[in-house]
Amino acid sequence: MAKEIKETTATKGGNGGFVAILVVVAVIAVGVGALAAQDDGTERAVDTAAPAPGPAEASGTGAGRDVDPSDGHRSSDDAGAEEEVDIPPQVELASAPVKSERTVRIEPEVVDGVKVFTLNAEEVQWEFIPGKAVTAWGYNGQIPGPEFWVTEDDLVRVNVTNNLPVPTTIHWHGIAVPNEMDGVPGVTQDPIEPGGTFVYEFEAKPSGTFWYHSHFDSARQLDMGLSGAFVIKGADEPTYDKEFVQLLDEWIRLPEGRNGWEGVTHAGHNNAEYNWFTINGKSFPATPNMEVAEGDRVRVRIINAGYQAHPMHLHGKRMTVVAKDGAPLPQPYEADTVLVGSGERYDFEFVADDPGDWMFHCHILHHVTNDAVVEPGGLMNFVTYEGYDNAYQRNQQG
Ligand SMILES: [Cu+2]
Repeated sequence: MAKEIKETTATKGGNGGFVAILVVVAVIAVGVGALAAQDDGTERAVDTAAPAPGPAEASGTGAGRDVDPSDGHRSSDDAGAEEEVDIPPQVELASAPVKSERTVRIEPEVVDGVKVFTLNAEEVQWEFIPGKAVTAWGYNGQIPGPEFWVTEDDLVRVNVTNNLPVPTTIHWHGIAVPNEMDGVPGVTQDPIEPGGTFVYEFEAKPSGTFWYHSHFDSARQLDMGLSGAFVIKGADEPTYDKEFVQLLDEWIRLPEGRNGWEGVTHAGHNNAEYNWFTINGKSFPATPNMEVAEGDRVRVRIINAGYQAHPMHLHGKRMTVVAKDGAPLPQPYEADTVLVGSGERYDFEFVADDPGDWMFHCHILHHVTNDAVVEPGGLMNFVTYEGYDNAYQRNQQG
């Protein structure tokens, strides 16, 4: 299906005047070259028609936030990120295609007993809900990057190619990799330059729920979407009928280029400006559900790839929390709300014994809105049993 987005970027010039740049991005439908433009004003009207704009909206056209794109870069704590990185203007970023479909798991090619994977870091216009996309940076053209599912002690090789306009690296968060595979630029490796490739190789250990993310200019690159789940199954793990990763993230999608980069997801220091919240790259009602059958033993692995803490609440029953940051808990505990801090992972189990549509959502209810004004949205989905069609969510999606 063809999608088209017409972006309006208003950039505050050095003399204080606004220069509006219209950018038309057209994605060609498969087999049909179709160039179509949609009046951006229409989308804006929809965006701002809702009453009671949130704080992000209320700050207007950027008074006090006169950020020149070239100055917007904040150096991260990474060694090696010292030199000035030019931030490409949004008009160039917006040239990436709009994508909304995601391949959940990445499949390896097995070469001489090694599981070989390919990751490409690249720009994408990623759609949270139909019609609402941001310029993001992802792996293999999707947000979040694909999930790795390997078994403890597997030999893993990941060929990482950098198709971004800036250098990058990957850090394998929580995995016991050799130091030179740790992805810290200027310390354990040179940054992967645009167009370059780096081969990461390690044994998958220990078992547990881990994740991978950029470690170059991390504050910005992670915020732009460069993360994904990495699950290492233990040999002595119980078997489950269903397993789900719930990767949480938050985004900033600004109207009219208030920070100079329309739709760019990096919030800088103003975390209050996050106005979109996603589970596995989607905002409710577009979030994928956890589909189960009665009697299933279910494991859910929550990963917080964002910068804010999210108290995730399951309706109807207690979750049995069995692991923290990949490590099995000596004493699992029961909870109906689990606070997942930035970078943390919590694994919980339950037996599907109460058929229905059971909501799972962040209990900071600002995080279950879209763009601060549309509720329900954001960090929400359902544990949905077979035979339940979740009419509410279906209706929300039109
Ligand atoms: Cu939250």
